[in-house]
Amino acid sequence: MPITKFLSSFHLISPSLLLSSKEAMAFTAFWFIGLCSLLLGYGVHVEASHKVFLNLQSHQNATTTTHQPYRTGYHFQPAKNWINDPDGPMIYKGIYHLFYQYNPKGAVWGNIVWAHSTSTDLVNWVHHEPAIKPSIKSDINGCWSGSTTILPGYKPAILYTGIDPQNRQVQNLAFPKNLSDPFLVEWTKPPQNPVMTPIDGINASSFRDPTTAWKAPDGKWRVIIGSKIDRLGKAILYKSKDFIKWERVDHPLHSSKNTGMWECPDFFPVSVNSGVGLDTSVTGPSVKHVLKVSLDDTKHEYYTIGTYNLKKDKYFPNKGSIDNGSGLRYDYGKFYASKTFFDSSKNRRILWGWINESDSVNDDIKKGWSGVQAIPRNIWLDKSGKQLVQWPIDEIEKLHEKPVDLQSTELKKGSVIEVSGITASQADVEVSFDLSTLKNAEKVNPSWDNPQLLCSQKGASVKGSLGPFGLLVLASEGLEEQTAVFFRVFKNQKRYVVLMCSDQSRSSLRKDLDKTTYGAFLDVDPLHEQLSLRSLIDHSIVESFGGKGKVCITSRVYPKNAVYDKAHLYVFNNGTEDIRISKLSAWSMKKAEISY
Ligand code: DQQ
Repeated sequence: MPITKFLSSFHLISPSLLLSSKEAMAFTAFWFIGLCSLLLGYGVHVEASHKVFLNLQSHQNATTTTHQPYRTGYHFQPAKNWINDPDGPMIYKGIYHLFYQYNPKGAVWGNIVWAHSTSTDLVNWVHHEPAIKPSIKSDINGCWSGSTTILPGYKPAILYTGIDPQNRQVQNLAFPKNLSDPFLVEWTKPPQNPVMTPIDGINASSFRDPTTAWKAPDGKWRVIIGSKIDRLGKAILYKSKDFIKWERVDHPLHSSKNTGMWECPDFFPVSVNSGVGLDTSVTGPSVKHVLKVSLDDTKHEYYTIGTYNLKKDKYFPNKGSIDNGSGLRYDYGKFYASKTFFDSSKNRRILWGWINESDSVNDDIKKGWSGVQAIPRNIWLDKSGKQLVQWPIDEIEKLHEKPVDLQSTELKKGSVIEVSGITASQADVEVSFDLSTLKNAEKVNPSWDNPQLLCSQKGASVKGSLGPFGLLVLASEGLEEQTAVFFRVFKNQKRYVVLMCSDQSRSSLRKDLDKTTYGAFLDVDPLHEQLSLRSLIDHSIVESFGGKGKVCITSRVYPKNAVYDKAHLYVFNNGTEDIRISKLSAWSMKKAEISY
């Protein structure tokens, strides 16, 4: 039975935009070791790359708390320790493989290996021994990110960045030891490693994260490696006939000024006619290409949509597709170092991304873990051709239980309706709103060009006209704790403008957390379309999809009181206009089976 409460309890909070996130600390470009020495043997200057907490890297014996309200129920995470980037996801003989950056010795970044898990459904997972760990000269100081490519003869190959004895970043290969084992638990490294080294002016500390390779019509494989020269971010292009001997192409696939280091680039085709995914080597007139880069400086990812010119072997973003670090993002919250793969069993392209923490390094050490992987998302080109759309893979719906439905319900100004009957700390909820009259929408101020800033200035407690309305998730009964995911609708001379926000300013009574509010403009016309919002709620994660996946925002929150069965879910309208919930469906989510 829905309970209606009133919003008088909303306080005005002034959110801080200046909170520095922990990854900025853990991953700012610094190698402390050797104070960035000049490496005489190579005459190469190895610059700053990753900040390492040498004293914290191995604390297996540290006491970790048994009180674990922030561990997830259905997001992927190992039993303990630090994880970051998803690496080399693929499907092989019907088995999904996920590798990821992992510290086997502690809850902070360091000692990096490729951990390995497999699944038949991308939901339930079995962990295996790490697939790749330091064992040869060219990866002795770490096995960093990379990708898999399925070679002719149905033979997977891993290309990954190794850190060599001089702390140079080089690219290595690994192949399965036994191709008849669908779990591919053992990998071998060929004697030709490293197969690419930072010569001819390549910065040895900015040369990493090879992509899945694609085969061009000339029969040669291509791969790009993330790099930079000063502040010019670039994707260095290599080609190879046999996947072993690689030659550098004399120009990058693409580069962009003032963007800094490009980590974890991803380059793949999308169909302009349908939502089906394409193999990475597909080209042709009904195909556009996507280039995604993860910017080390801001820890944000950006993508462009454009054309892969085969003659020039170069990528050109479409006119209007911005590549200067201020364009489109897969996710406007916590989501980094992502990677896609083509799922040939279902003809779809799937996106994996790392969700890092918003608490402190000390909190992670106490928890004994840090980082989770986002729910895999199906990704395709929107029919406008101007952006991508993402949606959680259908398979997670097998975890649905205890469904709750609400049809056409008035959501009066100032009201809060509880969605009861589900486990609100581990849930999936989708709601769509009907705005019968838009005439009183507030006017857009032309200076509002930064949606994240606008969301923090106009948080959930700031009354508007059409909005804020949306969901209050992981909320305590008295709403002292709440994460508000919501919309506001404005109008300018020509059209309506929809803002989507995730407001963490009241997400926890705890103080020592990054509570940055996130936001983005959503390209939906509320005059002709319903405004929909789906949130995947999982204890400390809120992954939200606005406008059926046109804007995604992932947040990490650590409520003190709104945990387990003390967590509540509400729909709210803090605008001065009444609106309608046209439909709401919510489910408790069963726990995914992740065997350690
Ligand atoms: N993480 C890896 C690097 C990559 C970075 C190291 C991105 O290969 O550039 O763990 O998060």
